[in-house]
Amino acid sequence: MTRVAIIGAGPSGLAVLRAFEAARLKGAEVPELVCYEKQSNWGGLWNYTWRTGLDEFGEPVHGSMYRYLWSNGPKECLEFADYSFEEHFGRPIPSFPPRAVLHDYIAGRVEKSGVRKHVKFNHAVRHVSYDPDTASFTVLANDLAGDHLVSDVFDYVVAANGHFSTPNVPKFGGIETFLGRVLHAHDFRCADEFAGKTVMVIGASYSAEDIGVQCHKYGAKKIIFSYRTKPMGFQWPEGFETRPLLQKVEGHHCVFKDGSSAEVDAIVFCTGYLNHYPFLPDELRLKTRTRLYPPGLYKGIFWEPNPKMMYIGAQDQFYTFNMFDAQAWYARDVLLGRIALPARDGMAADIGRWVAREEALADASEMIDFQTDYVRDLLQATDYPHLDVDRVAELFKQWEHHKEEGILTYRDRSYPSTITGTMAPVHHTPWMRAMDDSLAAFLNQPSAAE
Ligand code: FAD
Ligand code: NA7
Repeated sequence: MTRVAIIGAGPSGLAVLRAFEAARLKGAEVPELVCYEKQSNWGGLWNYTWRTGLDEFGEPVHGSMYRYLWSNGPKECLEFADYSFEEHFGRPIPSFPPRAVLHDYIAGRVEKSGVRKHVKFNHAVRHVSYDPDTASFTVLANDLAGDHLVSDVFDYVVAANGHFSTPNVPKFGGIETFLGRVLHAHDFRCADEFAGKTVMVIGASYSAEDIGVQCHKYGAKKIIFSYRTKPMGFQWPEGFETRPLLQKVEGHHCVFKDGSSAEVDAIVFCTGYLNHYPFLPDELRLKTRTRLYPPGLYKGIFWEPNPKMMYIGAQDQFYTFNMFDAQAWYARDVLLGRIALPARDGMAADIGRWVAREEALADASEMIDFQTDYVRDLLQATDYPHLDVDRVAELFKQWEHHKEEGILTYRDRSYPSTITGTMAPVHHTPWMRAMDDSLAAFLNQPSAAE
């Protein structure tokens, strides 16, 4: 029987398990699946950990999510087409759920599919090799709880290990003299520790924006954003400042590129992440920065030099859970022989067209359209339930607009589900005043009658 190894049981790996289960339920003969997950539970980044640095087994901690993390995009843009939020929670819920609610949603779908039996938890993949003579992969993993190595042979490998876990940490002159806490967003957990402090946040993307806003919400005195290329451009209220790139640090004193300076208590590097596949040899390894179309991946999935090696979720993301589904359904159908891959030059030409288009993208709106077309391209080839990507794209653009209107209030907005058509209810508490991020607090919505 054909055997498939899946590395990671985050949203991407779980999409693959769900895709095969959906085919099996329709009568298809499906391959044997083994999913290696180094954490003790599934959900990937959504599986919160308080730990930073190394875990209890000495493994690098995967988690980059923090206490008080609420979805930074409307849930209607990531909704699974085969499992709506309404189906999971039994009623409509507001558009920007906290982390625990999204984890519950992701886990609920796969729990119901009965695919847990395919996952080897506490198993960290150490090495993957390919033998052209036998056309097979050998996967070497560490059973962390038992502390021994296990090896197994597969016909296909899917890397679904995420790429927002290995921090990109540049160096700034004099930073070793800094007299406060320095950390990367990967290690940021609890905004409360920065109450009353002046926090410098380096970077101008999602992490900078949200960590800055979190610290403000939980009582920081001042947030100073330091950007490299261009500032975020939101209408920042009192309590926020924007400066060009940090040049030099002397104790608490920080000097910026325009010659201005500031005294800061803490520095948070929100400088992004590295696509890091330490378990893959050169000939199977994707080498890319964070981008919407990593070169080398046909359909954003298949490693062009050896398409039996696949990647799910390796690109930068507007779309998340439903894009991983689109990829997983497509990959599944290739494995089941329902979709034929072109020859290598055909794959290279197709990749070239997408990459050229990606490199010409001018703004967020064009990026949203690009990823919409990418997801559409995958969906039209499979039996994934209907997902109205044009409607999702509209919601993304409204969301961008709402962020411009109010960076502290955009999470108070509601959007309609593209799956059920239901408009999300307004959350019971404006986000800036909602300090409790638990599932119970979030779902404790008064009913319409009350
Ligand atoms: P991950 O969630 O990273 O899961 C990868 C899994 O692989 C993990 O469980 C990990 O333990 C496992 N793994 C890694 N290496 C190995 C190994 N060697 N062996 C075995 N297992 C391994 N997306 C949204 O849609 N909305 C949001 O609000 C949002 N907020 C975010 C906030 C932060 C701080 C970050 C970092 C990301 C956020 N994202 C958000 C994007 C996020 O990337 C996706 O939602 C999603 O988690 C990606 O799923 P994944 O399965 O590809 O990767
Ligand atoms: P991103 O979106 O990859 O952004 C990285 C940011 O870091 C970006 O603004 C970069 O600046 C900045 N950066 C990178 N290197 C440097 C150096 N050397 N100096 C200064 N600034 C630098 O990562 P995020 O962590 O924000 O988001 C990743 C995910 O986490 C995302 O899915 C979110 O939902 C949460 P640039 O603008 O390129 O000059």
